[in-house]
Amino acid sequence: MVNIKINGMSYEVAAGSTILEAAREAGIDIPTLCFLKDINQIGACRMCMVEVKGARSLVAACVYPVNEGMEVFTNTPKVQKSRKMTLEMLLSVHDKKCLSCKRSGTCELQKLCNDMGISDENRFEGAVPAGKKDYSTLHLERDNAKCILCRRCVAACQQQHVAVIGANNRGFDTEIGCAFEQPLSYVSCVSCGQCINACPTGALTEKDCTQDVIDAINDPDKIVIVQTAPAVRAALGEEFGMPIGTNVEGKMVAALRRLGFDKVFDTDFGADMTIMEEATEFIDRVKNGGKLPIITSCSPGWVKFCEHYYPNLTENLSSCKSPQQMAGALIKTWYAEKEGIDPSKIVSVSVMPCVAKKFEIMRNDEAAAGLPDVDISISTRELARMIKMAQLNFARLPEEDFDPAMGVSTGAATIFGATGGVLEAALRTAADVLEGTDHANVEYKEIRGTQGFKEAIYKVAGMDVKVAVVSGLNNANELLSKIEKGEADYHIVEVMCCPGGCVNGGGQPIQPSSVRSFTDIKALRAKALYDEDEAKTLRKSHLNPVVHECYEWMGGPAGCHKAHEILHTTYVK
Ligand code: HC1
Ligand code: SF4
Repeated sequence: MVNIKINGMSYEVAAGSTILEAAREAGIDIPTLCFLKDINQIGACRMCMVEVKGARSLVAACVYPVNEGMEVFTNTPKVQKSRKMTLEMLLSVHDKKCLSCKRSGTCELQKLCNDMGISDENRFEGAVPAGKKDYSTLHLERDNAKCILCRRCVAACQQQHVAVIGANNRGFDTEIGCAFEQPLSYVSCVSCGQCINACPTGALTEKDCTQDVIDAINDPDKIVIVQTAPAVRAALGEEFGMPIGTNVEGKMVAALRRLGFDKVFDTDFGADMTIMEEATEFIDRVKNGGKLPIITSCSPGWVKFCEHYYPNLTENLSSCKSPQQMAGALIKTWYAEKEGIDPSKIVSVSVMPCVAKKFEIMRNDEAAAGLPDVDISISTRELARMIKMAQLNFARLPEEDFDPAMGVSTGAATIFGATGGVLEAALRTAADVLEGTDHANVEYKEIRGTQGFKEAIYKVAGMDVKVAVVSGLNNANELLSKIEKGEADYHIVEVMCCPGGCVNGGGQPIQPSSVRSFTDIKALRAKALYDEDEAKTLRKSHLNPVVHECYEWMGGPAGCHKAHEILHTTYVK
C-alpha cells in the first residue's frame, strides 16, 4: 500500500494502481474516453488528465501509477480547462447529430459533454475529415463521422485475435478501417461485434433489422414466430434501467406478445435439442473412433474463426446446428406440420445477444424446410429499441410464460448463455445416457466462472473424460494451436467466441467503460442464468418432454436420419 493525497485528502491505496483506479476507490470518477480496462490502456485521448504536484505537465491518470507521497489534483481550473478543450476539439470534427443517434443516452462523449458543461459545440468549427462509412457486412455499420479515434474497437478486435481494423492515414486524415481501406466484408472479420460494444459513441452500431420485423408483423399474410436466446433475459432489463444481472424472462415474453408476435418460443428448447444431438455425436465419436476432441459449434463467430484460421480443425467441430438454427428448423418443419401451417407463411425471428447470428442465418445448409431456418435475427439492443418504439412500459409489464411446444425447456439449456454452460449441459446428458441412471448431482462447478480457459477431468461411464472450455478468441486461438500441434488431448472442447460467453455477446446492452472496467458484468449476467437453472424442476435436456415429442415425429432417437437432415450442418474448409 502507498499513501497519497487526492485533492488534499489522505488515502492509503494499493501500490501499483493507477491514479484513475486510486481515485475511483476514493469515490472520484476521473473522466475517460479511450480507456477500457485490460483491453485499451493507452493514455491517448487525454480526457483523464490530472495535476500531480511536482510534475512538469498534466498527466494521464489511466496509465500513471501512484507512488508514496504523491499529491494529485483532479478538479483544478487547469484540469477543467484541459478536459473542456479536449471535448471541444473532438466535437469540431464530430457530426453531432445526437437526436437521431442510436447511442444517444448511452454515448460516453455525449455524457462527458453534459458533465463538463460544454456550452458551445462549434467552438473550433472548421475542416472535417472524410468520415467514411462502411455498411458492407451483415452485422455492423461503421460511421467514422462519429468516431473519436479512441482505438477501443481496434483493441477489442486484437483481443479477439482477429485484428482486421486499425488506423489508416496519419494526422488530420487518420481514420479507423481495414488495411488498404477495404470494406469489412472483404476481410476475415468473424462478426463477433465486440468492437461495437467497445465503441464509446455511435461510430459502430449493429445492422438494424427492426423495421423488417415490424413489416412482417404488420403483414396479415404472415405468421411471425419469435425465439429468444438464453442470454437475452439476463441483460435486456439493463436497457430499462434495471440492475445488471436481473432476469427479465417473464416481462420479455410479455413485451414480445404485445409487440404482435404470433408465437413466443424459447431458443432454450433448441438448446435442449442441441444437447441431444451433440451428446449423441460425442458418444458415437468415442465409441467408433471419430474425430476428437469434438468442439462445440453453436457460436457462429467462433465457427467463422475456425473456418478462417483453423480450417483443418473444422472436422472436429460438432456437425450440430446452433440452438437458434435448430429451433428455426423445427419451427418450419415439425411445428408447422403439427399446426397445419404453410411454412412459407412463417417469418421466423430470433432475438440474440449476438450479431454474428445475423450472419449465421445466411449460411449454407441452414434451411431444413427448403426455406431459411431463421429469416431475421435481431440483437438484445434491437429488441429494446422495438419495445421503446412501441412505448411499452417495460418495468410495469406482467410476467408471462413462453408459448407451449417450443417454450418448454430445461435448466441445462438456460446455462448455454454462460461460458461452460454448453459443456455442463452436454455432460449432464452424456453421463445419464451412458450410465443409464438419473444422476442427482447435475452441477459441474469446475467449468463454471468467467475465466477465459478452464479444464477438468470427469469420470463418465468408467472413462476419464478430459474437457476444456474457452471463451474469447485469443484463448480459443491458444488452445486450437495446441490441439493442431497434437499437444492437447481433450475429448470435448467448448468454445464461445465472446469473452465470458453469450452473456457478453456483441448484441447485448452496452455498458460504459466506467461500469464495465470495474464490474464483472459477465459474472452478474451469468449468475442470473445459473440461478434460473437451479430453480427449474427439469435440469437435463433429455428430460424435456417436448424433445421426445419431436423425436417421435422424426421417427427415431437422437442422431437418427431425419435428425441429421434437419438439425445438422456443414462447414467450409
Ligand atoms: Fe448463445 Fe446459443 S448460447 S450461441 O451464446 O448455443 O447468441 O444466449 O442463443 O444458438 O441456446 C447466442 C446465447 C444462443 C444458440 C443457445
Ligand atoms: Fe473484429 Fe469482431 Fe469487430 Fe469483426 S466484429 S471487426 S472480428 S471485433
